[in-house]
Amino acid sequence: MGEQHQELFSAIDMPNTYLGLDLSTQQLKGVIVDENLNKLFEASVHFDLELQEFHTHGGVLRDKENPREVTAPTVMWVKALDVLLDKLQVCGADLNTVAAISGSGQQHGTVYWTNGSHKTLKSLDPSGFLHTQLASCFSIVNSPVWMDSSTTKQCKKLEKSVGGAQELAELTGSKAYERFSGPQIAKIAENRPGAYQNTERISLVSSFACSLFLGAYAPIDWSDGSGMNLMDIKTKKWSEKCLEACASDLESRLGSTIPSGTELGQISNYYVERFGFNSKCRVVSFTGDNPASLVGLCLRKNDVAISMGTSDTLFLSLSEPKNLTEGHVLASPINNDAYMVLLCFKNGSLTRERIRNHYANGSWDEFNTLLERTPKGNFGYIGLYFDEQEILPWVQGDYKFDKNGVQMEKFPSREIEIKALVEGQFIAKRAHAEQLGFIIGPETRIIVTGGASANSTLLQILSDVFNAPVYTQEGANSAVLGAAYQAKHGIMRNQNSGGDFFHSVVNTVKPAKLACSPHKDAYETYTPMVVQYNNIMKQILSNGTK
Ligand code: XUL
Repeated sequence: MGEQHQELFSAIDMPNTYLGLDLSTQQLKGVIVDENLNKLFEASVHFDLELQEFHTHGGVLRDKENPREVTAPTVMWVKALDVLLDKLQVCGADLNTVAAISGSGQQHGTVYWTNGSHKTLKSLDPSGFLHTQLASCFSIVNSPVWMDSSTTKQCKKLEKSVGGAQELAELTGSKAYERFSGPQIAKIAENRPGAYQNTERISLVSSFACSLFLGAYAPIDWSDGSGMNLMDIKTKKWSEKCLEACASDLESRLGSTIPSGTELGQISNYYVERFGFNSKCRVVSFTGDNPASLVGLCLRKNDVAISMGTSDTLFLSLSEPKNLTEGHVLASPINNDAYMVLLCFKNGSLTRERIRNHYANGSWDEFNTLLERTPKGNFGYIGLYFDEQEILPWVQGDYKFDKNGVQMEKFPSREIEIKALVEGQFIAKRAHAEQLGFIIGPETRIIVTGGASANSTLLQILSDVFNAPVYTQEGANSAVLGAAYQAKHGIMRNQNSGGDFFHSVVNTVKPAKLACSPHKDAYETYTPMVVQYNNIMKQILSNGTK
């Protein structure tokens, strides 16, 4: 701990704690850890169940006429914070001990602050709720989120403005993706010019949540900023060409970018008076949920992380930016000179739940029993299920094939159906990771996080498909833990007292635990199925979906 900080809290003889938040698709979570990064308290607010007045399903709203348009009520997120902080207090947390706060947010979503909102943010009244005071601060009431896929037109325009998809990928780390913030902002500026004109600041979900704590607009951090199609991935500055292609006067609305994990200042007085935070508590920049997970998992050189939540994501660290045709290169949240690769599969846990409900009476136990009834490779049957417009690859619908690659309407049994779903999801992850040039070698470890990481039957299949050992990190929810670690790392870095991430975090956190190892015949079973997946996908895509 830095001297300045130690003095602050030792004077009142209290241990330092760190608060991490995760504003994800379906809920807001909070965790408080101690100096050794052990979890002390955690709480969550589930949007559909606990904030029913906003009528979300899975935390989002779908436009009736255009189901590709997916948003979330911005004020719901604010109200969730009111509730979460209450809950943390009720479970016994002394918020006066929190030395620093950081957070993570679902990536790509945007928040539109109406003209003059900075004054409201700065002068919050501790006797009132946040959500009532901020209710009229959003010029776009429902924030577009990462599940949106309605901006194909804006994506095409953006790619054209820089000379093509590959050029945009080279410049920003990704070709244009419908859910990325640049195309989302472009659509708002085009379709709702009045609201855009009335917007003084655009935040990402992460910098929005951070702003609530700062009582001022928080800058966008490099790592989450890489998910916008607007930032030059090498210089970490906004690309003028991209900004111009999306909307007029965009730079002033975005503010500046900052390195991830930057200490931004003191907590707003609102939280000191209302929730008993210490007035010296620091706010460290928030980041995207995938970068935060990379922090929470303490990812090493040969590790691949797979997060299984609303979306399934796969990510790994990278020392040099790579020019990818699919997937994304983001600035690393840990090291300002490094990068990470991210692949996002939109149809994750909600699709697994749909198949479980249909074929296993809504029971994970029954689902697992059925999974174990068929051999590895499922007699060659492959199933690919995309309830929502998938990102990688761009397809939608259910696709079922037999071992000869012949498409079928229905599989012969429910155990085959379930195994086809699980193997199909994991085979797709391996296929796309290998397309990036990733080579599974003897040193490879798969580190799993997210809700599904508690299911050992799923983990064994994952281990077999990748032919690599699977590890889990204690605490399963790596994004919120990563946020808490970032809070500690952020202030240590600022005080120059062990700025190295390995010193402040990795050496403190318990190492990941081996969950399972691949079976001997796994490689021979699944390698041909990856080839089969690639062929099937070529066939589906050539039948024309995009
Ligand atoms: C990543 C992505 C999702 C969201 C989910 O690119 O779109 O993983 O971050 O919260």
